[in-house]
Amino acid sequence: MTEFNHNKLYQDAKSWVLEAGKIIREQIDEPLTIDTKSNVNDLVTTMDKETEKYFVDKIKSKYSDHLLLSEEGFGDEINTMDGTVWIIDPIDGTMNFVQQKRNFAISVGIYHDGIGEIGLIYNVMDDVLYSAIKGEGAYKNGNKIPSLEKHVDIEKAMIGLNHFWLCENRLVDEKMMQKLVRKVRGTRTYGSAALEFAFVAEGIMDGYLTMRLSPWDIAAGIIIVNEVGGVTTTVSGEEVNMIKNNSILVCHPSIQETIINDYILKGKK
Ligand code: 2AM
Ligand code: CA
Repeated sequence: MTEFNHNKLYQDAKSWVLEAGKIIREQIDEPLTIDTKSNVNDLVTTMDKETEKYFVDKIKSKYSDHLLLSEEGFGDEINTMDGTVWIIDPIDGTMNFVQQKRNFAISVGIYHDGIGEIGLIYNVMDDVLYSAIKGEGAYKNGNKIPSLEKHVDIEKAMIGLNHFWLCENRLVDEKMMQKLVRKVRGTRTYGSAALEFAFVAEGIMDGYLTMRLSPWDIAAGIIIVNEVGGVTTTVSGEEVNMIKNNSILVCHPSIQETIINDYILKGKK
């Protein structure tokens, strides 16, 4: 069993993320083959698959005892978080990648026995890398991101939301969500969960609320947000399960209770 070595792993993961991003940038104007998955708007391109294969090759050749949980299915089948598990989304925000050629990210989270140890989110077209090693703070292009400010009033908060709260209303009450939208200062939709986590970590958004995300959408983001004092749970305040899909509320700690108790749980009563 290879010993868990943060620095070596971080250096490898970072150089692979940057190299994979460079390859995507170089090919951004090449014609794409676009397929659909679970529905007509659930897109996958050859670039998603090629990028994922790039990580599988790199990880398996250097860290043969590590496991890989990844979106396009070239990784391993994971039933537990034992050992070292890389959780990868080769392109988070595939619809943005296809339609905008920007606003997408590579997301890599490395977990050891279930603990998030290393997180990397790379905004490919802007060449901005968010990174964190557990206990060592979060960084944006190598510059330390300050801890989140002491307090945020819900009235002054900017929250990331998307249309899923309209469509998957088993989890939330539409009327309560409308109330929340009226209460906060503003809402934004970026279309890449990884980038929305990064923006919460950076303090340019105070929260992000969504009804269903997969482990690869959130694995890196949780680690990065943790390092600045942000919190992540399901929308009803439960712990996130990293081998399942989860609803997600990631936010500044001072608005977490209000959002969960006054807008989500109250709506379900
Ligand atoms: P993707 O681009 O990697 O598919 C868009 O709102 C965000 O949610 C993106 O991060 C997108 O990831 C993710 N997403 C979209 N549809 C999803 C679904 N059905 N389940 C989980 N995550 C989804
Ligand atoms: Ca993806």
